[in-house]
Amino acid sequence: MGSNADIARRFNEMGDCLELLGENAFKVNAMRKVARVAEDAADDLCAVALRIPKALDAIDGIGASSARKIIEFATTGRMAEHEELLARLPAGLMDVLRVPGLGPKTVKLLWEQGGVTDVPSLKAKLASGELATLPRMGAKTLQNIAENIAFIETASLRTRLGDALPVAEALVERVRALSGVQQVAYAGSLRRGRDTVGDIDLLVATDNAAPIMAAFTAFPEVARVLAHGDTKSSVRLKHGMQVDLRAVQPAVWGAALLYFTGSKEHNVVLRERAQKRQMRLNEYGLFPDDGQAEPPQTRGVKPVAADTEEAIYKALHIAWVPPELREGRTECDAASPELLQVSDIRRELHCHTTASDGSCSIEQMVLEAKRRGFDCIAITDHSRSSAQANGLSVERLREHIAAVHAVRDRVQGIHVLAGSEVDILADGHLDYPDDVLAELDWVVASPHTALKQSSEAATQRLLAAIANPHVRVIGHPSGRIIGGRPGLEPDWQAVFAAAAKARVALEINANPMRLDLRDQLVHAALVTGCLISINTDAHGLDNFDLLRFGVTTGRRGGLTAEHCVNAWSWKRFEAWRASRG
Ligand code: DGT
Ligand code: CA
Ligand code: CA
Ligand code: ZN
Repeated sequence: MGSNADIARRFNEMGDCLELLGENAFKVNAMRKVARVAEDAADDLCAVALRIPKALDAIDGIGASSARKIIEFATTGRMAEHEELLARLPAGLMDVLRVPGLGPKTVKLLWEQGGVTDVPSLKAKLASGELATLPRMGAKTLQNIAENIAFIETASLRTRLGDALPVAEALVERVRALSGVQQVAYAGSLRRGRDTVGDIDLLVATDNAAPIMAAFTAFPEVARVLAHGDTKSSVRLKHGMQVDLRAVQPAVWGAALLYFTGSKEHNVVLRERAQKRQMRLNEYGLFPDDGQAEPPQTRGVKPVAADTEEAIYKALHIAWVPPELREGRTECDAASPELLQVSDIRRELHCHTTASDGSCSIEQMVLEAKRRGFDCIAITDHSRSSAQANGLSVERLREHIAAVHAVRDRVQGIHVLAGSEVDILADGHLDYPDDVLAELDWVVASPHTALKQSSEAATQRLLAAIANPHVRVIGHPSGRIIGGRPGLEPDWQAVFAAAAKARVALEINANPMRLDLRDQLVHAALVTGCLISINTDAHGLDNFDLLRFGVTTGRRGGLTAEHCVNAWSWKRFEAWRASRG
């Protein structure tokens, strides 16, 4: 079933098509009016269409023919007239309309008189200068169009969690400092901790939204204001991210936070639960369902719950769901487990020093781990094949082990393990022979090269590493770089089964470029009985701060302290560490 936004988009596009085709303004405006009504409707119009189709007609701004289109969309997922209108225009012309600053009038001109049919042809004609002969197309206007095309081309990319979260946190603090702000939070995929986000969704509770919108759109980091309304605004920041800000009344904070945290799929499940209990849920609250089409909040109906998320879940008889699990899977079926927290982590088991490609000495890394309250740190520099990372030859490794042990003996109050991040070579052999690995206190085995090999080869490779009795952790098991390369795609089920049986832990590498294992693979690994190790792979002191991204990824996979070796008591960890090799 489609959302109100889907309906609004179709009506807006029909209005655009009609205008581009030169149809009369009355028809164009009628389409846009319906789009606005759909956008502002608090109720799901498709649900209304299916339940009480007559109620659509009764909504101000929706005529009989528009109601028929909405019913058609609700029942078939399509709108014939929308498709017919689009078919009358060049396929790429609607993309031209999406370039900021280009309205239907200009696009009509560019198309009919300039021969522009899509964004590529627009770019080509801008570059060749041939559009300058058109009326109203001065040099300044043309340059603006070119800049706006560049904008949308960079804007379509998703942003990594590690880049977006600090930006959002700074904005939250900035908004919090504005007068009249009672609550402020980021919502959306960012609050759910996804590894990438499309945009930053901010929510603010206030009795007086307009001055907050004005202040927000004037923040110095804003490059361009995409929309500025009384209760919602959108901006693009100088470094490219889009930020949406919504203001709501303090009394409906919980309902709005719940709605704008999403995911869409989770919201669908919640609305269905509400319906089963003769209630209606929207971003203004959970209301008793009195069968009337008009939204309850505009009729003064008192909500069952609205001010906190907790109250709404409780009234729906659903145990509180941590944001990281709100993806519309099975999170509403039973109480969620007590998920791992950053404060549960007691040790770092994968880091680098100046011996390979790190920027700090062994002692600096050990003291930093101690300062952060860890009970143990494993120093794991690269092995000999990682030449680009200054990997250690067997000879250098032996000296390094001695150096790590010297620091261990000198620094009190923290356990220090002499380890290695040993390459898993393409064929599954490890980069040091077994007798050398036996000299180490700790072995993380990771794939670094040949990351495009076949699924079969990747499976054999990881299984071979798991079978080595010295290996305690498989580091960044896929080798993916978010937005960079997909990494290995082995038969994960076979890998998880072998790791669970051998009690070899799988790493969640907390570096936000990696977040590897990824969330859903963590979940699958846990279901198979695997142990998980979260490490920052620190190459310097600041990198210890990356831990939270790994913990978030673990939480999205349903990870608890029980299954994370970094969170175990020292005694339990030691027994496990010593149990092989
Ligand atoms: P993103 O930005 O692509 O990483 O993903 P989200 O989940 O942050 O999505 P976004 O920014 O479009 O919307 C934020 C939340 O608002 C979303 O998680 C749920 C809610 N929401 C937005 N549009 C709709 C909709 O049409 N229907 C429903 N049920 N919820 C919506
Ligand atoms: Ca978002
Ligand atoms: Ca958004
Ligand atoms: Zn590595």
